Amino acid sequence: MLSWFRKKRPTAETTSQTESADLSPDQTGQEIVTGPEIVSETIFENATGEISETVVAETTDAAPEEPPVEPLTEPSLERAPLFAAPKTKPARKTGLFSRLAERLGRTRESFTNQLDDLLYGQKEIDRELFEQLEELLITADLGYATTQEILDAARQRVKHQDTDNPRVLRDAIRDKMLDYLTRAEQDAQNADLARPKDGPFVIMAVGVNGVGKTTTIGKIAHKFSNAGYSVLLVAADTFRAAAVSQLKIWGERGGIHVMAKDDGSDPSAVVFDAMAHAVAKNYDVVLVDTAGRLHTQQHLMEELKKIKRVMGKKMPGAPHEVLLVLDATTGQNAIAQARIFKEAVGVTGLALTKLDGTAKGGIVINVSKELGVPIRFIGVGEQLTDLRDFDAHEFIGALFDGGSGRQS
Ligand SMILES: Nc1nc2c(ncn2[C@@H]2O[C@H](COP(=O)(O)OP(=O)(O)OP(=O)(O)O)[C@@H](O)[C@H]2O)c(=O)[nH]1
Ligand SMILES: [Mg+2]
Repeated sequence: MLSWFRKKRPTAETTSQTESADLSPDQTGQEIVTGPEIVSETIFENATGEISETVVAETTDAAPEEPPVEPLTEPSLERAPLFAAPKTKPARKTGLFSRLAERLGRTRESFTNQLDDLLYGQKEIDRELFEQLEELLITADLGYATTQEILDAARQRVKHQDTDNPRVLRDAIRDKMLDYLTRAEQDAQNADLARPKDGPFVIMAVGVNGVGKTTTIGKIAHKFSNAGYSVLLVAADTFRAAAVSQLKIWGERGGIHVMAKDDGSDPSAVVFDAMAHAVAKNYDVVLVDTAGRLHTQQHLMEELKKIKRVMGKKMPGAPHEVLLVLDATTGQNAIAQARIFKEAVGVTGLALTKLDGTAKGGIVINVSKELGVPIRFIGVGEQLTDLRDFDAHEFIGALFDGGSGRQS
């Protein structure tokens, strides 16, 4: 799990501070004061007996255009690749793979099954077959350019192997798709991304309205929390009335701390306070949920840039991951969205949601190829466990074979 995230760096300092934050006498429900920005912290136990904390920050007047920058020393950075792919070949996890295959059922039905029907019914490779393949790939949302490249690779394979067996085409298409996905992972390894040696790892989720940002952030919070990290959720969506409570529900489900201000506050101010709080309390991971915005709304994109700037001023290097959440059911428009978000805020990772609800799962391959940005997560349902760490072999395996995708 979370193979792209380097392992925890426990220090005596971290342990003692985290413990004192979680296990202080304040468990009794007493109100505590933690600093100038925080008015109160209500601490409660959830159903599983874990201690949880909802931090309600004071609603200040309108935030300054650019909150003052406190002198901070630049944290030393680990230059080792953050998002390294697993070095060893993972064991086959047949149950999990078939579950993914089931969740990708709509794409499998309309793409893989059709592909098989087409190829198994053919005796030889001819022009008409290539035309049918082209239609199939485009229908699965692979996009025109990607489709042409895949077909070229298939033609070359046929030529190279000097065969007339249409089943060779299946392998060629499958391999080319896998190649796109693994290449994006490789690009990320070479990118200058680093987890800070000291201080929290900050992820900011961005994307258009309703794509699944809050849900995804909530699910990621649980992943980190279950892996033993201390997590702070930050509700920087102050635009939509229900956004804060939606995030709090996710937080409460797993005893995860949520920091929020009143609706209508400046999101940059929320983030500014949250960064200070996260550093003071020594959180391992900070997850920032932002308001949905159309990539075409210039002023809202500017607001997003400002949130990012403020974050970086308070905590140099943050955010360490700008996670663009894309709704897989939106098809080719997702690519246009991704390009503009990437240009505006430097997207470093992708989460593709609602793959369970689309027959056009080819978008995963196309978006990864067009953007050169790796996919970190895929959403295959609305439940907590329905967010999966993305693994290119696993995805292609589930799509084509209902298995692991590794031809061993
Ligand atoms: N089927 C399915 N539904 C999902 C998935 N991810 C999110 N959703 C649903 O999508 C809807 C919108 O999710 P939100 O997390 O509120 O989306 P958002 O991007 O935060 O929305 P805004 O903040 O309004 O921009 C909710 O009903 C989620 O349950 C997924 O992987 N599969
Ligand atoms: Mg939201």
